[in-house]
Amino acid sequence: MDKKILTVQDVSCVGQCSLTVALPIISACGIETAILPSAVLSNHTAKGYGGFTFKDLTDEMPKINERWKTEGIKFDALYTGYLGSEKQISYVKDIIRDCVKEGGEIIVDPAMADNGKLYVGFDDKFVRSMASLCAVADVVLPNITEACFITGSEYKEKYDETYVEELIGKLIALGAKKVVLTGVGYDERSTGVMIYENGETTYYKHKKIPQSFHGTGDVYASAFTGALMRGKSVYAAAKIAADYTVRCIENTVGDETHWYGVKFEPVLKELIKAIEE
Ligand code: PXL
Repeated sequence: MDKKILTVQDVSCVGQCSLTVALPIISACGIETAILPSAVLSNHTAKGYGGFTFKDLTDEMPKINERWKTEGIKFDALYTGYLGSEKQISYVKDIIRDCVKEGGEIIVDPAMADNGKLYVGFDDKFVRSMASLCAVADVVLPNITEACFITGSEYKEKYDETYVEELIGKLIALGAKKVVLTGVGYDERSTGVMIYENGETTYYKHKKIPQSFHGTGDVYASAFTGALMRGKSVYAAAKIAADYTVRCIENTVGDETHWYGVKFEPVLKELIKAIEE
């Protein structure tokens, strides 16, 4: 039977992140994608825009969950991205209990921090709550900063393999079954992902483009989710998502008018091709 997934995150109406990225990318992978918007924002909260509007939809979450429960709606997987509060995380756990099939895949991208810092509006309490969601996940996709916050580890700009292996070990000790640690780079010119699956860590190294764009974490996690749902292994899905994210960035670099996100749409066909190979 065809797979059906649910993704829970905000709608940033413009700015190419969260649901406006997840829905088209996972759908393009050939997977039916239901959405649960946790909030509606005029645009994302990262730098570039002068402000944003915010409509919280937290109170809708348990009502929607109840309705789906009554309808007997069940998903094969749940993928969470940016979530706004501890309460939302608690409602996500209820949704896992009520609306995800037995043995369904729980994919958590703890989108809350980068470059050693938490995003605006998050604090220690939120971090602890996100850590508790990671503990019940089948796959977690943190960057190094998020992994440090989740595991209470010291953040380092420069590190070696031992540091990375330790971070992964702590995520596994927390309860996460598989880990895709993003933005792992040991030299100036390259970056990559460290994947932990079935007791083994494998590194996938790829080129680093010296310009960062907002929303690439969401592009990555969405492409990963799509590929995983199409039956790829965690390693294969992590590699496909990395190659696709690099292509999205390459496709955007040099366009001064496109500073708010990446132009992921024109290269979607490359993602689809990689999944179908
Ligand atoms: O890309 C993560 C993200 C999603 N949604 C909103 C954000 C961010 C990152 O800052 O602000 C509203």
